[in-house]
Amino acid sequence: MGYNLAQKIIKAHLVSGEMIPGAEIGLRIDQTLTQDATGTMAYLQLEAMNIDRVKTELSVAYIDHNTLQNGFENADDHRFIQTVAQKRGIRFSRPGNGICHQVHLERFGVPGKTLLGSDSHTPTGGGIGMLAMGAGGLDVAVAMGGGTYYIPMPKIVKVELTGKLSPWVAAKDIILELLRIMTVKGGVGKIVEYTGEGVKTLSVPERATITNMGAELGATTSIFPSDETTLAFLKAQDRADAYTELKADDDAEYDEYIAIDLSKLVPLAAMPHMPDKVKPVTEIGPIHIDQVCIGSCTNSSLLDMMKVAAILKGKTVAENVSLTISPGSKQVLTMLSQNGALADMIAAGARILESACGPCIGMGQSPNSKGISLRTFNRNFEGRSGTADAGVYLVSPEVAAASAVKGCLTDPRTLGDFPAIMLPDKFLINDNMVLLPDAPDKAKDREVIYGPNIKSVPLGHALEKEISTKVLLKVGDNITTDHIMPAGAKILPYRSNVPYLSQFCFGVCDKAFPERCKKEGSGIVVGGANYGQGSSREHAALVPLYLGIRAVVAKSFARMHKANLTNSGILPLTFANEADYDRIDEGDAITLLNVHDAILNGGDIMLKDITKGIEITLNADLSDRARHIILAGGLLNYTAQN
Ligand code: MIC
Ligand code: SF4
Repeated sequence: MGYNLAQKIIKAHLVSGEMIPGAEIGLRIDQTLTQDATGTMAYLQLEAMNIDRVKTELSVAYIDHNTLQNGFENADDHRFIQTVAQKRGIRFSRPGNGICHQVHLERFGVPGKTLLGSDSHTPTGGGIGMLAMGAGGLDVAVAMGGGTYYIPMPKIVKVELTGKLSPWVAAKDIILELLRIMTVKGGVGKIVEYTGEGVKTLSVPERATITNMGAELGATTSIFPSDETTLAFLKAQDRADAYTELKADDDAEYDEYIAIDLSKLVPLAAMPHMPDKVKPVTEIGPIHIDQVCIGSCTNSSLLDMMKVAAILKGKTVAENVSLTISPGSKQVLTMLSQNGALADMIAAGARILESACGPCIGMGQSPNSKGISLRTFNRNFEGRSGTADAGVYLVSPEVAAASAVKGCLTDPRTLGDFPAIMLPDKFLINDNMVLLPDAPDKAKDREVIYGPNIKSVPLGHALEKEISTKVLLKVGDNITTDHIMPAGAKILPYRSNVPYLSQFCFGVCDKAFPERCKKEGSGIVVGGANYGQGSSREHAALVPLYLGIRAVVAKSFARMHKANLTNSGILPLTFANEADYDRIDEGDAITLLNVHDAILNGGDIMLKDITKGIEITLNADLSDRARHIILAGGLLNYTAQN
């Protein structure tokens, strides 16, 4: 039996375990990336591990999230990350150089290599055939130190693309269609591998849009083969030497199969407040809109921007719409400014933002009250835009630009002929905004500079025999990390200050939660299915840890969040019988009986609900390694002990 592409790369990097779906495997990591919203924590943890120089082939620290500096905090964090990077052998992508995933694809990604990033959209690298995964900052710090990265061996889903996209239908519509089919929890524990004749019709930026937003399926990662199109892209980036041809064997087997005929797709949109609430634009109709935001790591390539510029050329943004455009990288922005496309955007009335995440993470540009915002981004979770009652629709750049001009949600096929855009044979190469690390002899004298807002990382404590506490919150299905630990311009500057952050924990669901935690001292959270989907931010575990949360009992977990809970020493437990979710309520006094023994030796955990006088069986679906991490009270304690 042959191997599929994901299995081939896993096999080549396998340090431990067997490639049996669900079983834990350990992987060697070739490259890492961090961004600044997760980076401060990751580097605080790297510093705590006392590692002199990183051991990866390449590690890059990007500044792209916390770029509004309306206080000293973000600038201090940038300086902290820069000094650690220079001292420890990490390249530093300065603010202004672009969004981590876009820049990494352009300048650093290598087909066939493993990439671990402290950001959930790291799978963008799958667009050039990398095995690129998101993880919490601590896991990335461990990988920088040369440590193995552990995941459950994913199932591999074959997505066969046939046919060719019609004019005005975009790569974004392919991933929206897959979200419609698979839902936001359909990819958990899986890698999505693209095959078929349709692959050849897609350029690298289009493939990267698809692998990027595969994160919203909950997938471990997504991957395209590395072929002539990949070579052409790398050549144009002056990196032909990075190329290797990579594809699945002809007789490769897969765990699941999905077929998509590209020629049948139409412009789609994901409606508020979930990326899988997908409908055709024509079915939603010409709804009134207030804002259009174009950019983010999903849709900010030169190709996307050129399409947008062509649609805007000679027109004016409708009077009811505010249009923002954030080109994904300095390379993209410079090329747009040299070829005149930027002038077309500005002339049409677009508000040009810096090459950064910007509105995608609520770093400015929150919509008006009850505003409707069309965004080319990947997430439309409730409140993420910074306006609690706004409705965000996720669309392609074509739909976004057409709608900005018309003033309502618009099917771009009504615009007439499709502007033919070709990728250039040569991109403009200038890596002057990527700082190289200090040489080892010089690095010794480099001082790491901490700002006053940088506080220490909270530590878990060793697991007791049993835990008697209270249910402090009960939430439903698909709770995102944006619910647990919101982002946005007002809160993000405190990513390195867990005590301050804690007052916003679960703010979207229940503003009284932090106070309740303080009053009770400890507690557990009860959740539904796919708890913790979305971002890689370990703050969604570290902040509850700080507030005294000892366990989360849910129907199921998203992969990265489960790992982050384990790493911080919070027990991720599931109901043996999902119907028991309905039997337990907020405020119930509970005891987790014999929990230490059950974690040490395997077996079920009994939750005694004292208020209700009932017992509920829970499972701890954890690898041996994860069990020992929990017993030690988190990965930092575990590492110190071993
Ligand atoms: C996001 O898109 O939610 C983020 C901000 O990029 C996060 C990382 C973070 O919270 O810092 C992610 O996707 O992992
Ligand atoms: Fe940045 Fe948005 Fe991409 Fe996250 S999803 S990395 S916030 S652009």
